[in-house]
Amino acid sequence: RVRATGHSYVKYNKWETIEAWTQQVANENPDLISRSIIGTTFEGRNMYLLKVGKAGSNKPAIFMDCGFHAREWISPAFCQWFVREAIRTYGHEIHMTELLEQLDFYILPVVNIDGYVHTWTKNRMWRKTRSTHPGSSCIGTDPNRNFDAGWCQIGASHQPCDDTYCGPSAESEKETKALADFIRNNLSSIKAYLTIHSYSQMMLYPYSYDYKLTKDNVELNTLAKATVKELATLHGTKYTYGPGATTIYPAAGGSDDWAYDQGIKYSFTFELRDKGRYGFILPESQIQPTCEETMLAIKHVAAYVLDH
Ligand code: ING
Ligand code: ZN
Repeated sequence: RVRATGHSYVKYNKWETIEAWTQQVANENPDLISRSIIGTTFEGRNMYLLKVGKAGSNKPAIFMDCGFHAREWISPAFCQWFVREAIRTYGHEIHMTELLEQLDFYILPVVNIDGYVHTWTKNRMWRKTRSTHPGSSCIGTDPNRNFDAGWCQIGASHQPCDDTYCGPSAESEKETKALADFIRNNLSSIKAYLTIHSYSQMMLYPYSYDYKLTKDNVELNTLAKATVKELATLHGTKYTYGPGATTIYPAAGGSDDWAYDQGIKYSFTFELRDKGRYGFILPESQIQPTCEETMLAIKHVAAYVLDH
């Protein structure tokens, strides 16, 4: 059925469509989904957060965000897909039913909304936020260099014109501050932090800001290995995995490193399809297979977190 909003799970949706969709899924599924606003963006847009799970007391939670980087369109598409699968399979599929009864998922469908809008209207390859900087005509900060985790010490730039500009200070962006504030305020319940990017087909865990290994390296490595194996069962899509610094590149100020250092042990960055053939311009025909295989990975991590 085609909705009035024009929303589709197998197409890339513009922000206004995603915004209307957040209201619709919350309104239509009140016993499974509630919507809140955790902040506003630089340009004044509401940052919607969906809480997905059956009501219960003292439930552990998993936080997942999409759309840090504006041009990585498959990422918001996946957050939307995840919510649909939760609604569609709750009460019908034992694993999802168990997950939603035992824990809550906090889903932030688009972190960098202003940037996402910019990729739809002006520049498809935009990455950063859309904040301005006194003394520079260049725009935007890299939200994944803006967290207080070795801030700007490696793999990031102090130049506002660069794509990896770390910002004038950690959490200088309204979007990263809102996300970090929410996590700080819910640290007692949040057991896992998952952030969805593209592209490269990787499952990364801390650290990226340093070559040091976390004290949980063996466990995170084992979990990542099992997760990418599960992901590959559907379409044979191969993921590499490991600490960010040595698996993709050293980069400070990332949200997964920050969340880990806040005490959230299960902190992962996913880099979805592909490996560069289409890159950020992943065809819409790949939304469904990408999201289906990624569902297996996220459900695997969630089931593990529930057990540990
Ligand atoms: N990759 C990530 C980036 O922000 C990353 C890689 C992960 C960096 C975790 C730092 C921490 O550069 C993409 N594609 O954005
Ligand atoms: Zn990214």
